[in-house]
Amino acid sequence: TTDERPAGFENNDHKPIGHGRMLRKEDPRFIRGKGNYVDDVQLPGMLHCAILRSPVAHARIVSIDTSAAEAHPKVKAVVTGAALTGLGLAWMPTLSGDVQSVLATDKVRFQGQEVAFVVAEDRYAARDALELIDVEYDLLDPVIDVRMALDPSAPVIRDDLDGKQNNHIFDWETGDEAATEAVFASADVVVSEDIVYPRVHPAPMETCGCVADYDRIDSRLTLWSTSQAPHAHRTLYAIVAGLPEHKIRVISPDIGGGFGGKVPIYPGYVCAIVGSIVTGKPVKWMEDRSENLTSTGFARDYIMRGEIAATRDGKILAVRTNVLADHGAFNGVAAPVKYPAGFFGVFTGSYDLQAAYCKMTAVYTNKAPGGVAYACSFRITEAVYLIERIVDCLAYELEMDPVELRMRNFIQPDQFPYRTKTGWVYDSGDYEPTMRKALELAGYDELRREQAERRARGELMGIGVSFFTEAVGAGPRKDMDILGLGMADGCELRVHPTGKAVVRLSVQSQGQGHETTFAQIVAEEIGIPPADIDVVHGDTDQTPFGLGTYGSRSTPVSGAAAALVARKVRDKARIIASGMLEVSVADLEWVKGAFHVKGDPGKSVTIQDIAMRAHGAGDLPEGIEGGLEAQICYNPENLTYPHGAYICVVDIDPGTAQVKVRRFVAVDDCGTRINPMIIEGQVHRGLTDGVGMALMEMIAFDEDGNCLGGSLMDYLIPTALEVPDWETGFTVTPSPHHPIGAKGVGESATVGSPPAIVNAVVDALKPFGVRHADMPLTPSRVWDAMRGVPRPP
Ligand code: PCD
Repeated sequence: TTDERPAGFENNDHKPIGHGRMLRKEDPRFIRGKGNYVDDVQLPGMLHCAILRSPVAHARIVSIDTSAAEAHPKVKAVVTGAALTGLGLAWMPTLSGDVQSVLATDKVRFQGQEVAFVVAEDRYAARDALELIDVEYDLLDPVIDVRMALDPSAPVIRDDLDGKQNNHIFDWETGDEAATEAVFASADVVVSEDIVYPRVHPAPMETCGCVADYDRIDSRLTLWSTSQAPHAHRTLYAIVAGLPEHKIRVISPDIGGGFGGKVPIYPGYVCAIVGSIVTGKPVKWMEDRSENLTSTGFARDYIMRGEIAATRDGKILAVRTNVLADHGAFNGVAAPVKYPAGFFGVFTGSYDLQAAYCKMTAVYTNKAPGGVAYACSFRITEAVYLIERIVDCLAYELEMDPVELRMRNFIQPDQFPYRTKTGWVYDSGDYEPTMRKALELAGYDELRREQAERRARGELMGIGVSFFTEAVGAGPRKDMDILGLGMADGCELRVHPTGKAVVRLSVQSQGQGHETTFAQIVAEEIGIPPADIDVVHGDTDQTPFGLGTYGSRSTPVSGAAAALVARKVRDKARIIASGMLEVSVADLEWVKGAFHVKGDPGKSVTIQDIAMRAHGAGDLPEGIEGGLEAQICYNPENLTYPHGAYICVVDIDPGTAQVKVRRFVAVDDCGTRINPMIIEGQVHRGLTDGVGMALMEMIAFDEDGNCLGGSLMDYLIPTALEVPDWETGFTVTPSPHHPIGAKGVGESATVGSPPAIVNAVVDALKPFGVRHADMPLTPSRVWDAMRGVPRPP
């Protein structure tokens, strides 16, 4: 690829990190249609699985008649919950310690729930046969309104759980309630607002699916699957199905977008595995779009009461919040187990406060399970939205500029590492320069002048600001695990005799370019050009153990592992070089790709020379084994805390209430930047997500529990037409504990953009006395806000 570099793309061989623009190594196969996704996997004799789903939200199953389906000439197996019960597989554990049914046995608990599956010779026959299955349901009242879930009259959804008499899942709290109460009691100003973060869906381009191939002779299972966490999935399959872990191989080939939705294990994967065990043939299961939208993990769905206490001149003193969380029919949240509400710990934002308190209650409803971390390090998106919205509400009440209010309350550079009032330690930050850069790029003062002019003419222009701090890179062993598995990551590096290398990662790429960026990290440390370093990932037989890709953790955790394993190899290379150059190790100097004798630069050996010597004939220094390779397992000391300042400009048509995002400026700080072009792409992606959530997307239900967002006709996602030309910038505040100072960035823009857009819309509506309006800000909601119609429940 180095030879085909277009203009503007530099040779990065000797300064691989952060400089210039390096093309992505994976793109030649993607743009030529040569990617290898799960649905591309074709095995000899492969059968196809289709799943029968419940048409209703809550009902008792009276009977299931599968005889007509079984008689279909192309059908090989029909499996119901009753059959799975016999195998002990009707229920499976979720990532958050609940159980979820693989196929319903007693009741169905949400529309779209898995009831039976068919394995047939082709996908069409499997689908046809679903229509031949006759299920008799006895309808029950559904719980759809989350506010009614804890009402004593509400039907109990999870009567499968021993002695369960209500729909309560957990209460969780963080911060100091009494101290917060004391600050609120004596504050000049207290502002509170009810803020809803609606249920949304990651909606990746590729839906979920797998190919399961169970070899009866060897008792070996190979599973190609759309998984963001192949190693964790393998361990869970071993535990659930009682299969020996070393006889399971999980392969995540190219993945067409994950966004957190491919972290959980879905019933469909288990069905395909059972189908392969039962038929002795490989079985493929691939969701269609509606199945993906209605049954796989949703995100958000929080009703939040935000309260903020401040002095009259704008010093923020405390923040308090009460959250009601809708988790659907099974608690399928993917988050570290010790924090059932994820990292809601960052709801204090980027501000230096005296006190903070959060209380959260999670409940069951008759909706699809989930609570996946959709471009969100476990609920950070909700937390950032809450604080950035409530700070704007305070600015509204104080009649203060929202930028001014934020600047007055920033944690100062000398306060880092900063311990928040909820006990988390922000590793590093320097907020004001980032904010100033965004103001400068946007031309903030000029925008405010323009707004005043337009307002005078009756035009609706809004300027919205958000400033966020994220906590990404889960996580330190002492703080977090998923089902008892520590969140450390392994990495292996092997340098071949000719000086080419292969690095094996535990994390998995869903499109974010790991084959390029991890080659860059290793190249930077060991001096081998990125083009000569192959990155292997996504196959449990080929890679070391680790917990997978989500919560922007690859760079903070695996990226650190890659840098450190390369340093380990370099340390060995130094010893070999000292033998080759016949000097002591202390007399050697490392200059990108070669060891030089200090004071005699003419005498040197390259990493490639050393690799050949490590494998070749001739003596190696005393005690040194042949070969040039190393492996490590990295346990991060802390999370990394990227930050950013976003400014959005909108215009609203006063006649139609249509919002147009005119400009959007995003300045991100993710510490040391590995690949600026990839970072820019990540930010563009997340900002587009933000426009979707703020203005268009919502998975809604009618009162019977019918999902109203089951197709992309009803669930609107943004296209190039709805988004502006993104304007991006950056600052660099390295992470002190990461070997190369890098923080995660993959989710930053999804987290930071919704509040900026909503703040802009609310700012545009200021002449109507609007202080808050809930997402998605569709024309009808904006229209209602303009006319003072009460907000939807
Ligand atoms: N980077 C650089 N530098 C820095 C950082 C970073 O360069 N400083 C880059 C890297 O290397 C990569 C990227 O960037 O490539 C990203 O990273 P991060 O941040 O580390 O992250 P990750 O781990 O890798 O990934 C993950 C993420 C997430 S989480 C999400 S949602 C999303 C994002 O990623 N997803 C996706 N992005 C993306 N892209 C794409 N294309 N696809 C997808 O799917 Mo979750 O939790 O799951 O919800």
